[in-house]
Amino acid sequence: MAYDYDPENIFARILRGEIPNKTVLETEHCLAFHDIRAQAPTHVLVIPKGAYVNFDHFGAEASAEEIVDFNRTVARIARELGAAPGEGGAGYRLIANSGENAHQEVPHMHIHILAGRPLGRMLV
Ligand code: D5M
Repeated sequence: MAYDYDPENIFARILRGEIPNKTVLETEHCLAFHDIRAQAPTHVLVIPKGAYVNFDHFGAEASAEEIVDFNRTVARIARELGAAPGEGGAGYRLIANSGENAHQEVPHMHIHILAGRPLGRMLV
């Protein structure tokens, strides 16, 4: 996998504790925190602690344990924030911008969890 991970990207600096964040949950393999440019009442970012550039990199190279921890953490946060449809919540949207056409800004794999209002139909 031809990815060059930039250890100075902002999420790497958050993981090293060099930049503050509003943590929602930390597990062995990932960290979740509030997005500083919230686009919905709930806007949380979940990132793996490992050095993965994007979803493609993570999906190809992360261990099964990291991937399971990541997926369970995303689902757990949505549930704990009251957004899980299976628990009476009104639902949520997950977005993983990966690469330039998706306008990925921060080159460390992350998933946005958006909830708390109707999000509209997603056409693109
Ligand atoms: O989105 C990257 C997201 O990262 C964007 O919604 C802003 C957010 N961001 C940038 N810097 C910070 C800090 N320091 N704390 C919290 N959130 C941050 P992308 O999917 O790469 O376009």
